[in-house]
Amino acid sequence: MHEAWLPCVGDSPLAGSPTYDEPFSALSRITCKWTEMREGDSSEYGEVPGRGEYNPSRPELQSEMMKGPVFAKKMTHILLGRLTVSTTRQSSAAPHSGYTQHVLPAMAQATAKRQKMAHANRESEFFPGIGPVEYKPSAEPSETLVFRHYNAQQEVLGRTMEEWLRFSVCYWHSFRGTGSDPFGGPTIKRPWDDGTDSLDNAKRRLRAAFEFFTKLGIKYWTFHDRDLAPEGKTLAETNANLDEVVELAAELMNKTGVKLLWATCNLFVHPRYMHGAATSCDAHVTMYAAAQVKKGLEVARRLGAENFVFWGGREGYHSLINTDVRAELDHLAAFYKMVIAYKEKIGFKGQLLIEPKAKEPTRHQYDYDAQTVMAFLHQYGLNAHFKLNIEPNHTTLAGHPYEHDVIFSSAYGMLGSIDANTGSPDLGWDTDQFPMDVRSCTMVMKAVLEQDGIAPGGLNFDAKVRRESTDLKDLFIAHAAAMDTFARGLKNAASMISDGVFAKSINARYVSWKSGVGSRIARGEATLEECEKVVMEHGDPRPESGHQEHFEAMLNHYI
Ligand SMILES: [Mn+2]
Repeated sequence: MHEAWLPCVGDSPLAGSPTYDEPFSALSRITCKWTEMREGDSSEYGEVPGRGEYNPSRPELQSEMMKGPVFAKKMTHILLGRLTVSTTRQSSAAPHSGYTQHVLPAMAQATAKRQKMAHANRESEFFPGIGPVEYKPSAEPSETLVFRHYNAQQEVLGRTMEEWLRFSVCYWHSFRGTGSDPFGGPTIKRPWDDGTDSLDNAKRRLRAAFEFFTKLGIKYWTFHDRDLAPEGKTLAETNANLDEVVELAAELMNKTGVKLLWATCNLFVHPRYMHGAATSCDAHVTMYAAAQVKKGLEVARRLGAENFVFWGGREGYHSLINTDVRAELDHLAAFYKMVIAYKEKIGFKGQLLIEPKAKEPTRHQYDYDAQTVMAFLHQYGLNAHFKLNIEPNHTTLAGHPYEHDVIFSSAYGMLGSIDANTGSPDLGWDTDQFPMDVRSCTMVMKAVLEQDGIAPGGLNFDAKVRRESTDLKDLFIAHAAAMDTFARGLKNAASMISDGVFAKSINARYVSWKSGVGSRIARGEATLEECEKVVMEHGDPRPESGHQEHFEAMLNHYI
């Protein structure tokens, strides 16, 4: 006698008769009975036994059993039946080999997996023996799973570190990343992830993530819609999948106090977006993207997202010979106008953000860098509705220094949030590494302090552990060390600003603009004739040193 709790399938015989002789009896002359039924949820079972294996001669039964997971996908609560397989044979024939070789082991496996997963869902820790990460300024050099500098409640220039830094964990790299790259498959296997696209797996992963956020002491997270839940066969099914996981997210956010810094829609992975989403040559594709963003905004509103990001991974060109760039940019602007209209209609209060990137995956991305995006927004009258989400790894891909786009967007009041990461500028592609360079983080935090903070944006770790960093511990160390690097950057920048030596030295360089004709030019009041008169009277300007090395030496004093 063997037993297993299994999901009842569609209009299963359970609903009518308690005895079910199919499918196993037809195969092996073994009697199978559904002896009991109860309500369960889709997290309570593993694979349907022998799925796709046990009955090569009866494909119709195989497909019947295949309905199990599909059915369960759609429902939180499902009917579970206790399937009892007894050895009462209807003839003297030996048990069907499929029964002994596949069904019995599969049933045992299903039961074990169900128990293990139910345990993981409800009771266990996903990161046993790790965290919470503590502030320990006296830590030894080899102690890296601590904060030496990040002390959440410590005040810096009138606000706590937590308030200035607003750290966020990104879901895609840290909970969907597998370490695969264009040359090799996954290297990172998380114990909670069974590798399937099931909702059950999606939910378990989310529970693991919230344990991680809490142990790390990070108060925000970010995601793409498709990170959370799998795509279904139709948009309606996809939306239903998303809704189901979003409800769990709402519950976990409520329980832990972790908030949503921003949500975004993945408009680049699916093959339908190969020509672009808002800038596709096919309007039907753009309609799909619009429908997806409509749902994304609803989810963002449901979860209280403080921002909503657009990263145009496929919005660009590979060749100018087949591309109408003006039409595509007009369509992109029209798309954003639909977004603004719907955002206002549903009362979503989050800040809309565009994330520049120069190239990759397209040869040229329309959102090339901060200045390009700001010019686009002005061109189409959209600038009041958007700010920028700056990712320094993208800035360096555009051929600029690390902090360039942070400073440029901030200078125009357009810095909304930061995807805190770094690249390897010697490589030329987007490596999304954890930011570990104190100088770079100091420069970024100087810009953040000078604009009086980044809220409602934050510092989102759009960074992935290297594919060789396969331990769970590496995920913690990466975040803790990056948080520490930014905490050092914050303290350094605060000292630079408080001491005032940079401001004083920079002001001295621009002193000629503070009075006379210089100040009249700056105010837009001067004329060419007036400028000519000054030069006629005073001759050539006297060259002044820029003192770059002096400034660099001063910066080194602070880092
Ligand atoms: Mn990146």
